[in-house]
Amino acid sequence: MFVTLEGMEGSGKSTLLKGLNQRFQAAGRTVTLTREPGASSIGANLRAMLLSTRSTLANETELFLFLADRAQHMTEIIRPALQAGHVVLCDRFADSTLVYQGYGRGFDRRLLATLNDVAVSGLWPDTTLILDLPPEEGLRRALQRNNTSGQSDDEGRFEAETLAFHTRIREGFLELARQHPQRCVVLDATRQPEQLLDDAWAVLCSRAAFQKQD
Ligand code: T5A
Repeated sequence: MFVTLEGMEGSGKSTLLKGLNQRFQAAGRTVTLTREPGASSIGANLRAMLLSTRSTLANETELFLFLADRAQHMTEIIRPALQAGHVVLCDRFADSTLVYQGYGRGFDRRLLATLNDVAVSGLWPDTTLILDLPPEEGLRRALQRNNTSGQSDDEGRFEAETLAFHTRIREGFLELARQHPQRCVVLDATRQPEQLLDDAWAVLCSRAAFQKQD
């Protein structure tokens, strides 16, 4: 089972992934917990380049670095884990490129879909959970977390974008969910962490049961 979590900064993806990891493990499943950007052997360098406020990247450079990170991530981590029968839980994936580089930066979305197809080499998630909340609340949470953890300069390049940018990101994810209703499920990320975990777990259990019946 390949599950991705998407949504804006501070929507609670990392927090939810930890909870889902525990629930899958308690259910006896082996889990590979991973994220984009940054999980592969070259990922740490790419992540630093992509997220540091000290980076001045052309939009085209940013796009190709995210795609390079994904291609390596698929080859080194995701595909082998799925072949070994693991549940793969991934914090952000190809939909982030469609939304951030498409709705955010303005690249043609059909072109991005084609580039993503190359990067994922035909392997798309079974389920994508999209955590939805007002951009003001997501940014408030993310900035508070970055300030507490001292990440403001190292990883704050996207948080530093305008509210208009983040509003387009929210709308982009909701549009994507409408376009892919079989794969994407929108969850209300304003709910408390435990409630959100229950919501997400219920979705994944019902889908697993459905897959077994097929
Ligand atoms: N990007 C990424 C692209 O532009 N294109 C791409 O192709 C890809 C893959 C990655 C950035 O790169 C961009 C998008 C991103 O801007 P990142 O550092 O990986 O950045 O960070 P994000 O994925 O944005 O995630 P964040 O770490 O900012 O936020 P999370 O994981 O969504 O939120 P989380 O769990 O860390 O929670 C944030 C704070 O809120 C609290 C937590 O305790 C924490 O303090 N919280 C809640 N509070 C109330 N209610 C809840 N339900 C809560 N859940 C968590």
